[in-house]
Amino acid sequence: MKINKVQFITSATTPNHYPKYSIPEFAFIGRSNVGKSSLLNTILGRKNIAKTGSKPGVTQTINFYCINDAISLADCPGFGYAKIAQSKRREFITMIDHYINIRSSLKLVFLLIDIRREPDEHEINIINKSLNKNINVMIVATKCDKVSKNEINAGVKKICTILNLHPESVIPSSKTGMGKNIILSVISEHCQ
Ligand SMILES: Nc1nc2c(ncn2[C@@H]2O[C@H](COP(=O)(O)OP(=O)(O)OP(=O)(O)O)[C@@H](O)[C@H]2O)c(=O)[nH]1
Ligand SMILES: [Mg+2]
Repeated sequence: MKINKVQFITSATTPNHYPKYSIPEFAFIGRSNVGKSSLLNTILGRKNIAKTGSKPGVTQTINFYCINDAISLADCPGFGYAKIAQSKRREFITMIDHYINIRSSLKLVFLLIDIRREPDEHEINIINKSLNKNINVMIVATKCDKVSKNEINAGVKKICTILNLHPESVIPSSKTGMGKNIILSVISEHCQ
């Protein structure tokens, strides 16, 4: 897929703020600091269209971007980071739950997991919520530039075992561009 046009559309905390369009949408969900906004920048080929930062809790709203006037991407707040206040963590989880539940144009969730971490109940909860709504989930294993090739393979295997998934459901990625083309082809396939 060639990206000719990229637009930031809007930020939303509640469903009445979601964009009114119904073009196919793809969401980027995962723990705080896992690299959702960085991955979006990599995919869109724009350095800073989505704000990133070294501290967790940078993205606090669902931010919508449009590619080629035809595809929508949603960058979500992160969940599960102990250093973020409990009330904020709850607010972000509610925001994401509502979004998955009511966004009828949502085609697929990219669930990001740091290659060095083990998925836990937070990730399982997102997978179950999505599958309940017949929304596909692909795992994106992030920050693969921080580990060796062997560690990438071991990390993918571990994620698959814990989540009971086929290895093809996991895309190794990093902000250097690894995984970008696979993610773009998954998006294209789901727009057919
Ligand atoms: N080495 C490396 N660092 C990364 C990668 N992706 C993200 N980071 C770094 O991880 C930190 C968090 O990245 P973000 O993209 O802001 O993470 P996020 O998931 O959007 O975080 P929240 O918005 O807080 O939920 C930043 O310092 C990024 O530079 C990667 O692939 N490799
Ligand atoms: Mg972010």
